[in-house]
Amino acid sequence: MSTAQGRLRIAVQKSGRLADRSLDLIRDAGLKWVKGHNDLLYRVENYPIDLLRVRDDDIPTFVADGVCDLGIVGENVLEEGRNGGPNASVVMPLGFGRCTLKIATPPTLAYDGPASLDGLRIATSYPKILRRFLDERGVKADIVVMRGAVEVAPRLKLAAAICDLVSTGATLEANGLGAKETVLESQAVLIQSPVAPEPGLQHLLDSVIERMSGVVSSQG
Ligand code: PRT
Ligand code: ZN
Repeated sequence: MSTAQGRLRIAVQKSGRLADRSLDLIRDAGLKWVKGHNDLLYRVENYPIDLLRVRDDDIPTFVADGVCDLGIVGENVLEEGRNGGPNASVVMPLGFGRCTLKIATPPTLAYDGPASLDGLRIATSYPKILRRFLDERGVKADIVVMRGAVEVAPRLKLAAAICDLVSTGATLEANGLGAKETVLESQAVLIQSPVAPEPGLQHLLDSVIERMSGVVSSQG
């Protein structure tokens, strides 16, 4: 049973690339909230729902554990966060936060397909997704995990290649890197907990999902 104590909880990114669009979607679905003293929790006025505002990396776990009933997060973060236990399920793609996880290399590296990465070091914030990609292609490479500034790794000789999110491509270009492989296409998704809400909240949960779905399809 959900720990929400008579209220549903929706996990959204507190600040960052998905924060505004996530709140826009929730507002367009008819939920109204007041920004209270509590920065972590926005209380919805017209339904028994709270918005939990957290780091995006925490959203898959909160939803998987039933701490939140729904969440909005990038597919890249969801995939990287998957583990052996019960996972959050994807309700629907939301059409924003689009980006692509790509392997990129400097011009000094002779590149002729994933096998060119054999024996090299690749810097990324997405070690699990990258490892799966390499394993599927029989490529043995070392992965060095960086939380940010992945694009500087080749210049600092920390790694021969990188695997990072790309949207416009400006960051790769500014760092003299060329995109070589697409590892994952990503966008923001609505995720749902495997833990059922309190029975009295199931109908509200279904109706919130339905209204979000209406908003997303009206945006085409
Ligand atoms: O604080 P918190 O942990 O919540 O936020 P965060 O810093 O981890 O994430 P944030 O806000 O930067 O991104 C949230 C989500 O937005 C990501 O998980 C993706 O799903 C999505 N997204 C969409 C992106 C991008 N586009 C993107 N371009 N996330 C990151 N980038 C970065 C990329 O890592 C690289 O540094 O932007 C740079 C590349 O952009 P271009 O335009 O130069 O190609
Ligand atoms: Zn994050």
